Amino acid sequence: MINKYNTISFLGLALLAQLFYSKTFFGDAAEDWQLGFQDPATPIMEGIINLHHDFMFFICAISIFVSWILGRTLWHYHWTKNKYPSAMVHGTAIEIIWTVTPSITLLAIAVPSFALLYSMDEIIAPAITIKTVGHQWYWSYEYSDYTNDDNETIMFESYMIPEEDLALGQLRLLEVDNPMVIPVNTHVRLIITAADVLHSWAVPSLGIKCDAVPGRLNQSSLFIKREGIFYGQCSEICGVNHGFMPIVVEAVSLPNYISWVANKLSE
Ligand SMILES: [Cu+2]
Repeated sequence: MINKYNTISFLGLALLAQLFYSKTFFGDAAEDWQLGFQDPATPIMEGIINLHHDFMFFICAISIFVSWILGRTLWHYHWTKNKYPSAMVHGTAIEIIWTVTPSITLLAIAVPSFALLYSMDEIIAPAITIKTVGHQWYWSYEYSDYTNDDNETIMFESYMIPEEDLALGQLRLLEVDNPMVIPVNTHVRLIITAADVLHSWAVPSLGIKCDAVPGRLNQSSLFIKREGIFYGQCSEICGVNHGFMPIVVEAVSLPNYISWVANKLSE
């Protein structure tokens, strides 16, 4: 028999299952019907999510207050209820309030916003520099900190794996053949540019979206706090295969990174 208690307990269980499901693994790629952020892996992305939550308080408070004022005005000042309009044209007290309150609100959102913005620009003694180049339609990566006996550096292209070659469990339109590999808990400098047209190197979990502009080097920094595989996509329309040049960043422990570098250098 269906009664309202059954329905409530069912909804409760469904909610618990959803919470459990969403907390048992990190979401480092987009999910179906996703509304929120992907799980952060860098201090910058944590900052972005916190700033969003801070702003949400002001957004909710202002929306509710303005809707309430608007509804009240429409209701009380309808011509059927208020045949003879007031002749009042100004009021000093209310004008001070509606000037000072928004100023304080703007300050309250500007201060944390600028703090985050400037913290993103800060370059903290990078241990590794990686050059990222956007091409029509793939990314290539250059690690010029290391050279082998023949004076060659690490340089490789990163192409999307087409749908027909995907292994079970791999993500459609998101996997690449050669991901960018970086160690965790290390300050990395990224130099981002393009070889042909505009592209944009963007990975949501890492809180990075940096334009790749031909003839210009953009700089950004990365500090990944946990191991994982992070997925992103080109985020500046760059031609017909714009949707088919994904980005994969593999964050590994330092020993694994060192052996990856050694393998790449001996290739
Ligand atoms: Cu693109």
